[in-house]
Amino acid sequence: MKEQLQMIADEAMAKMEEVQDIKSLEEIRVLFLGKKGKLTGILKGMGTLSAQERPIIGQMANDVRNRLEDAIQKTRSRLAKKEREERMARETIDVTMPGTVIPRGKKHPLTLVLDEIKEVFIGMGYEIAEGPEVELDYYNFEALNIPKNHPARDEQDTFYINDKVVLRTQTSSVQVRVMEKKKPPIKIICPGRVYRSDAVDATHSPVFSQVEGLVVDKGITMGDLIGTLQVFAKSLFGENTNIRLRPHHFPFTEPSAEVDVSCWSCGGKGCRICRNEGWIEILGSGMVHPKVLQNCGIDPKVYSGFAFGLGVERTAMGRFNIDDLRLLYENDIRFLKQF
Ligand code: 2NL
Repeated sequence: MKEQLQMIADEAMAKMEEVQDIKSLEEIRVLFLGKKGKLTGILKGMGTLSAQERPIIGQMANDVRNRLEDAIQKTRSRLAKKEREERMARETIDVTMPGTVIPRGKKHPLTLVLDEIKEVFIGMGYEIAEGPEVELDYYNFEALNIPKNHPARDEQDTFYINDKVVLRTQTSSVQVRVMEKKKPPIKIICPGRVYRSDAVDATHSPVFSQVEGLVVDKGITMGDLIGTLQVFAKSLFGENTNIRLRPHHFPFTEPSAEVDVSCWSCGGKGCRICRNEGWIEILGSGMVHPKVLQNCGIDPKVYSGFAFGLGVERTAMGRFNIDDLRLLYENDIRFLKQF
């Protein structure tokens, strides 16, 4: 048995010299010192020894166990240290390495133009009003002096939810709501999405954005309208920009005018952008029709007002030289990056 013990001790020590990780070390411990381990086997077999041999072998077996336990403990510390050092080396962070660059977004051209428009009117003391996109027929048409059977109400132009409810075709409906609630002076712009039953092409979309403006007070005249639009055109298209009014008809204004600005590209000489006209139409306007004021509970004998409306897409296309409206909705990064 002495030789057996010596062999077990040598074998265990040899294995421990070679072991590379803590998991394998644990396997070695179980192999020798576990319940069914080699050394435990020897101890169990001691019953067969004589009374003289037993204490000697017992002493030896204890010595071997102590030596093994001691060696296992030391090996475990050595391996733990080694593993820790390897992990530290692996997980070292190079703080001088460049970080991941997160690309910065930017504003959509429609938002840029809308922000510019808002800025100009806020500067002149206007407030911003908003309202529902799903609107009563009354606010979208009736109150604005657009009677039943008017071509603007045609199902071909308007999305009907039912007999009385439409997707608003203009943000004038918001202005009617404001006039109903508030006494003059009123000075607002109404930006927002509007809907028309149009097929998509380079200049049309069933959903687009509009800004309408409204001023109602005592003594408001066409002169106020013209002055306001001049300030607006110069702010948006440059100090040398002129405007021109052409007589027109809208049911909700009287008189009405379409408004052109001198071409931002050629300054009025005539070029491809303005189709040799020297002028580009940007908005519709007029003096609020007395019937509209009356519909909203404002006395047209005491108050007067002007109103105008412009398409944001069209303005953006002019401002940034964009030739196809669809580009504004496709969200192609290569296009959007340019603004
Ligand atoms: C266009 C231009 C316009 C208005 C909108 C308006 C609003 C109220 C009363 C009177 Cl509450 N007018 N808005 C006026 C003139 C033109 O839009 O081309 N529309 C088809």
